[in-house]
Amino acid sequence: IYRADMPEFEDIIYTKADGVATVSMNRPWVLNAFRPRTIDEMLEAFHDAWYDDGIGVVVLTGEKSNFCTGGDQKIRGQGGYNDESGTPRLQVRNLHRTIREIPKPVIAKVDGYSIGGGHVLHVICDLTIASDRAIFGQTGPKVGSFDAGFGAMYLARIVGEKKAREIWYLCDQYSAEEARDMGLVNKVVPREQLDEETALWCRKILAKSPTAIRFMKAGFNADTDHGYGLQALAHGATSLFYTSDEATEGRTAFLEKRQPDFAKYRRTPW
Ligand code: 2NE
Repeated sequence: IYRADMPEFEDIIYTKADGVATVSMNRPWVLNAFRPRTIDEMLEAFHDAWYDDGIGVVVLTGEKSNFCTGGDQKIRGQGGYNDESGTPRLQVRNLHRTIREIPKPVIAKVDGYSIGGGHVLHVICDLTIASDRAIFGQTGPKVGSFDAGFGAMYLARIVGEKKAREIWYLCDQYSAEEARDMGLVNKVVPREQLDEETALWCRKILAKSPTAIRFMKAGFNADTDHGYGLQALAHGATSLFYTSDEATEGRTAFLEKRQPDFAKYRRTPW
């Protein structure tokens, strides 16, 4: 096993073996919620995998039995997710683009929670293999956030408009079997078989023509590439929203372990 010599990685574990690069989110004390550094490191790892001719598949996963629970609410300030210098700066929009554009399939290997922005990550991946204890869902409207970019449009492409709206409006959680039944997950296996099954899917892909796989991915993407403009507007809107009292109430309620009280905020009629 080759372990990339990138000792500066704190928030992810990045490994490469047998044609597969694995990017594993590693902040288990917050169930692998991400901060700006996590996203920066993931971008670096994805770029390494992109330019490594020996890599044919990227697996995105999380450490300690969870996939990812989205943005770390504990470092979310008034203008977004603060980096170590206190500046709001989260490159999640670039990460979404990179997962889509890397000319190799990206497989989400999901155990435990895939929630909020962590759910959007698996949605954007080419394929998802889940353990039978995986849990899926969006939380944005509960915690004063949203992803109205690919998190809305591409999700709706996968599960249909009604189901996508249900997922975002109700913020319910869904089992692995429910996710599979709505087309959100390719395969569900017992937890102890998750690694083996993912490795099998990787081997099957690696045995195929890399050029054919690359252009198939580009072909699938082409249908939704128009979403980039939407994504830029949507993520910009989220950044602006984060400066509001309404968004702050969502975040604060989560941190205080209480239900949010959005009653005083207007349902703007225009
Ligand atoms: C995932 C969920 C449902 C799990 O609940 P439970 O009860 O099983 O665990 P618990 O106790 O909530 O979580 C364990 C510890 O992890 C922290 C918790 O605060 C807790 O820490 P302590 O109280 O022990 O100190 N934790 C979990 N998720 C965290 C997070 N995202 N940020 C910070 N700390 C987190 C439950 O934990 C949950 O609902 N988590 C929040 C999910 C969420 O709302 N994520 C953000 C959505 S917004 C987003 O990701 C986003 C976006 O919308 C747009 C752009 C970028 C990002």
